[in-house]
Amino acid sequence: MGFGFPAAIGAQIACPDKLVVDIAGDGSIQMNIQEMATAMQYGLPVKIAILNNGYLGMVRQWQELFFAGRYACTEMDYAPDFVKLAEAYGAVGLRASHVDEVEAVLAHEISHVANGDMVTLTLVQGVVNTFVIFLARVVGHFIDRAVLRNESGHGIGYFVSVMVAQVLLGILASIIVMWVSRQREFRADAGSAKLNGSQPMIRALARLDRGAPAALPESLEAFGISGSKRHGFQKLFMSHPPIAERIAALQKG
Ligand SMILES: Cc1ncc(C[n+]2csc(CCOP(=O)(O)OP(=O)(O)O)c2C)c(N)n1
Ligand SMILES: [Mg+2]
Repeated sequence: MGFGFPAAIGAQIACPDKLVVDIAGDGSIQMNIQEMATAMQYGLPVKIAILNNGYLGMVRQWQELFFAGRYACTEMDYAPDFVKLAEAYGAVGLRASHVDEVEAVLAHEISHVANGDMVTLTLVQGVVNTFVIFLARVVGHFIDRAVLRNESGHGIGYFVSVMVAQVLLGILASIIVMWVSRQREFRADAGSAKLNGSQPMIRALARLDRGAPAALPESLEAFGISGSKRHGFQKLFMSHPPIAERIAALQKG
């Protein structure tokens, strides 16, 4: 008990491009749930599937079989809401109450791994950052030489314009990265549909849409897997497309 999640964190660090799933009891996960902070801090995409039966089930089973049903200390009436707990750590929690939804959501996650998404976004971010820094220096040099007429070395104009250009180009860069991120969600949805049929994924998304609106604070909403109801410019910074668009893409096939 309590071993699975820390072990999964270690496995994910060792194999960053693999899908790592910790299948945990509701008792077991509560022994080391604080390691959610570690997973978030190191950006580790470990998945935890919690079998939420409300009991220290194995012990209860012994009490049932060998102690004539004299149950003691095995009920967990006051377990936390695990979806809210995930969100409290800044992670995403999903509640599956139908076999269909479990399969669809797992197939979506597995498609992310099959498509290489765990590493592509980091790579894209890295490449784009390199361009931001390079181009910002080119801009700085140009302004220093051509506008401020500095003829040797770099003047203050260079440093100021490099900083400003980095901020502006950085914003453009995150538009590109977030676009890539949204494309990978569409591809993972399509992967789920291929493995499992499109209807279960559509149902799982529709359920997310009903359950999710207030789940994330507004400042984080753009990053939530449910997507949000943002418009215009803000939409460019969403890591996940709006659910309606994802459902429409699945229906189109
Ligand atoms: C550190 C530790 N403490 C206590 C136990 C004894 N133990 C074995 S199973 C179990 C209950 C597990 O409950 P849960 O994680 O909810 O799984 P379930 O059996 O309900 O699926 C306990 C207390 C253990 N294995 N390890
Ligand atoms: Mg249990």
